[in-house]
Amino acid sequence: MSAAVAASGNADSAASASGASASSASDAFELSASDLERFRRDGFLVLPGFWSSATTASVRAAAERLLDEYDPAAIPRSVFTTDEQQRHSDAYFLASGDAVSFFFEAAAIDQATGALLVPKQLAINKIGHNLHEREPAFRAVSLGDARVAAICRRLGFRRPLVAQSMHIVKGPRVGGAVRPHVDGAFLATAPQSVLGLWWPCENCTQRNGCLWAVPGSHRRPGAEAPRRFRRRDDGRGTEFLPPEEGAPFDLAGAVPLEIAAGSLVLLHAALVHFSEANLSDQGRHAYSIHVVEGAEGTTYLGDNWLQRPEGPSAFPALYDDGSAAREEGDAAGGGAAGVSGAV
Ligand SMILES: O=C(O)CCC(=O)C(=O)O
Repeated sequence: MSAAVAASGNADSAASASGASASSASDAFELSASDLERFRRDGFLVLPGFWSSATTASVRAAAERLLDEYDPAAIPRSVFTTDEQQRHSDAYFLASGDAVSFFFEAAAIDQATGALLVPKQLAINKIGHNLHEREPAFRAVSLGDARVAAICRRLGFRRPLVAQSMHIVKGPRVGGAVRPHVDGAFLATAPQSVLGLWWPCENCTQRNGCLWAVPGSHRRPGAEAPRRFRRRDDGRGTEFLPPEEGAPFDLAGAVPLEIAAGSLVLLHAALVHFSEANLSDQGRHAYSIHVVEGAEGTTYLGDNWLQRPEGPSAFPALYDDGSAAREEGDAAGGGAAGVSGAV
C-alpha cells in the first residue's frame, strides 16, 4: 500500500483554502478542472480545510450532545457493522431513514447480557440517518452550505437529493473496522448516481482508523453491478443479493487518507473504501451524507433499505435545475468524470 494521502490538493478552491464556514459559503466556490479530473481518475477527492475549525467544532459538539442525551435503555441491542452476519435489519434500523437513531458498536456490548462495556458516549458506532433535516448543526453543513450544492452541480446533478446522513463515532479503543465496500451496494438509483461526502471532525491517522481508498477501483470490471444490501421482496427485513459473498475486493494500491479535521472527501458510488479499527486513545468522529439524483430519468430503487414513508420525494433537494443539461458530459469530458449516471 502506498504512502498516505495527506491531500489531493485543491488550490483553486478559494473557499476551501480559506476554510470558509458553512454560513459564509461563497457562491464563487466550484471544483476546479483538476479536481474533476482527479475525481474521475481516482473515484475520490480530498478537499482540505473545507470546514473552518468553528464549523468542525459545531458539528462535533452537536454529536457530543446527542451522545450525552440518548438513553441506552431505549435502543435495541443491535450492532451495526459492515459484517453481514451482524447487520441488523429490525424495525428500528428500517425506520431510521427519517429519524435520529443510535447504533451500538459490537465491541461495546456484552453479547450475552446486553450490558454496555464502555461509557455510553463511546458505545455508539453511528447516529443516523436523518441528521441533515432534524438536527440544526448537521442541517447547516448539509443543506445550508452553498458549496455542497456547487459540488453537486459541477458533478452533473440536476436535482440532488440528500437521502441520508450519518455521524460515525469510532470511539477510542472501541471503534470497529468498516470492511471494504462500495456505497452503491447500500443505496442505489437507476442509473446509479450516489455520491458520498465525508467530513472527519478530528485529525485522521492510521492509528485512529482513518479512511482508506483504492484509487481507480470505481472503474474496475463489474463496478456497475455490486452485490447489494436491499429490502427483501417478502417484507421480512433486508438481505444481500446475491446472498453469497463473491471474491474479496482487490485492495492493492489502497491509500490511507491521513487528513485533517474539516477536510471533505468525495466518494464515488463504486469506489472501494474501508477503515480499520480505532486502536488509539484519540477519537475519530466523522459526518457523512449521501446525495442521489432526483431529476426525471433517474429512479430511486424501491428495494433500497432506506425508504421514507412518503417516498423519495421526501428527500430534501439542494436545488432543482429541472431539465438543465448535465455538465458532466460537457465540462468533464464524458460519463466517467461525474457521478450522475456514470458509475
Ligand atoms: O467512517 C468510516 O470509517 C467509514 C465510513 C464509510 O465507509 C461509509 O460510511 O461508507
